[in-house]
Amino acid sequence: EQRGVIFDLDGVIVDTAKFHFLAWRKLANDLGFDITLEQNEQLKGVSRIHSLEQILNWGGKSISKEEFDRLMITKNEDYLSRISGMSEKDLLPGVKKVLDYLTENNIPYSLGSASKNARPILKSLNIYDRFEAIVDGNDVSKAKPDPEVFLIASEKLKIKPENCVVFEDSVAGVEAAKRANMLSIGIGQEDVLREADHIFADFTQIELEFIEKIVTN
Ligand code: B16
Ligand code: MG
Repeated sequence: EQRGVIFDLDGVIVDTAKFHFLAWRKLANDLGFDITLEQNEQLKGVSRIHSLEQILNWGGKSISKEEFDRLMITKNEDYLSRISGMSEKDLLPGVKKVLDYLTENNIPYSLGSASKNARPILKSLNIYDRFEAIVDGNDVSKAKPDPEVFLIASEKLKIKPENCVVFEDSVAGVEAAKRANMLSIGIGQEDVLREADHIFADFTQIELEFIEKIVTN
């Protein structure tokens, strides 16, 4: 049976995760507290709205709806200015090789990201047209760890969930992949992503033989 691949964006295809962190940290600092890298692991793959709720909770702040909406806009503007000028050279090492392999072997792939900025980011990386489908934060009603984003991607690829492979850097995303009944490949630290079926530090650690094995029967 045909297999398909679903890629998370931030932290898998491109290292925007650090810019999300810097923007959230600045927001917290402006409110008079700090967030740690460890706390940031819990924000990866989490939607913008839930991230802000979580951060305010850590800082013990309660604010009005208007202030909340204003902070969401400020954070996104700060984030976008940090990633402006991104180009093909910002693709994470080893990613291109895997995309090329999949394209050459007619294995369809989709994006499955929580980000509402995913489409313009893929365009600036010059890989937008290569995806068979794109599912992002604009397309879902339930955020990771809910499996919705990956299930929509599997539908768009017309490939059964059990035949989909997900690449994820976040705890929430690995859980979402598991709940979608998909094979999960964690990209990052072993102690953080231990629920994943396979874990690699980054794409340079993945041999094409491994990719071949997981996308064929
Ligand atoms: P935005 P992913 C997620 O993207 C990020 O990991 C997470 O840090 C971010 O808050 C979320 O997207 C929403 O992003 O503010 O751009 O809509 O990892 O699922 O590709
Ligand atoms: Mg991610």
